[in-house]
Amino acid sequence: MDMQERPRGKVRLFSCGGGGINIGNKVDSYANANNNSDRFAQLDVVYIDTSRANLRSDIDPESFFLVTRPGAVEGSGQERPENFGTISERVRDILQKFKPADLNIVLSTGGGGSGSVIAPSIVSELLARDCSTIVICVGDDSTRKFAQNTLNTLKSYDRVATVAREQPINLVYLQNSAEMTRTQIDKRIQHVVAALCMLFSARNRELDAKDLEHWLRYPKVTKYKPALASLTLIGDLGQASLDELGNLISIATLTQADHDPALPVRTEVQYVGYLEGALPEKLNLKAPYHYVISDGVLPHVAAQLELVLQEMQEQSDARTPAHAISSSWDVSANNGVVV
Ligand SMILES: Nc1nc2c(ncn2[C@@H]2O[C@H](COP(=O)(O)OP(=O)(O)OP(=O)(O)O)[C@@H](O)[C@H]2O)c(=O)[nH]1
Ligand SMILES: [Mg+2]
Repeated sequence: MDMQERPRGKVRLFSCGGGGINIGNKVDSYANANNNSDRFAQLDVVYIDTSRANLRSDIDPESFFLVTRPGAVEGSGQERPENFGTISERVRDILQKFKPADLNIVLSTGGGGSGSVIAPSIVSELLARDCSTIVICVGDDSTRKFAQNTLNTLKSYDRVATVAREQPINLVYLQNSAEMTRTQIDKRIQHVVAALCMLFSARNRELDAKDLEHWLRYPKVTKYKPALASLTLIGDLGQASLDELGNLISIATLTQADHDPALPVRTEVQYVGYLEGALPEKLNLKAPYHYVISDGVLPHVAAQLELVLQEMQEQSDARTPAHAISSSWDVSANNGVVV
């Protein structure tokens, strides 16, 4: 390496829980080609779950960490408290096996019982160690349990940020739905991870490690307090998107020499990097490309989840109980059998 070349950036993707494994595996295949180009950070995908149910043959056992209790059956069966204790005890071991990188992306679904606990536990430990961290969370409101788990997952990140670690958490939120299917969401996440690897490649002119650190840890350079905020990757920062994003807190922008990185509104802080040559064709991006941390998205998501839960509660309160099949007139033996 000569004096002018910076060491290539390294990104680790922690894929937690069953959905996390499914999606992380797709990201891994997609990123394979990018890993050969030093315009992207070197990506390493690792997998953590309480169960082997979502493993595939192409996942290297060395990249997998199974969190289990002796004697217990595998999985959490959508119940978040089920493995909380075991997960908390193993977080340090997980980070011992999979060491933090320049950027740590922690991916899980919010609806299940395992990934939705493993991911915030890892994030909390990463923040305690001052590691640069980004969260990707896939929510779901198609059942009461999924909605409740997703809401509690978001509340966990909020508490980690504001109370436990007093460090910002920047989260990309996507929600499985009829309008955005699992396949579409998985593609979007492949794209998001690739775009983050481009940002952390250490090959963008005028953008160095401290810039990226302060972009994520915005309380150092802005008037905002540590909180849970959303991260949106966006090419066109027009009025429509500005309305949805809320207050812009901190922005990283990748652009090319002949494309003006200026924003349509004033923000507290913006870090700009200049790409050498064109944007990678596969990503289909237009310069300038913005990585926006803002405060408007997640409160809306949480309110929608609360609404779904409230509606379902009202429905269950109004429900008349079905007629019982047996009555106190029926005589049953000690073991319950009616003869
Ligand atoms: N987008 C997407 N969502 C998925 C995928 N697999 C599962 N999900 C969603 O994940 C939620 C269920 O959570 P899982 O990630 O399977 O649960 P887990 O973390 O393994 O936890 P337990 O199975 O309860 O121990 C539901 O909302 C599913 O729709 C996937 O491949 N892609
Ligand atoms: Mg599972």
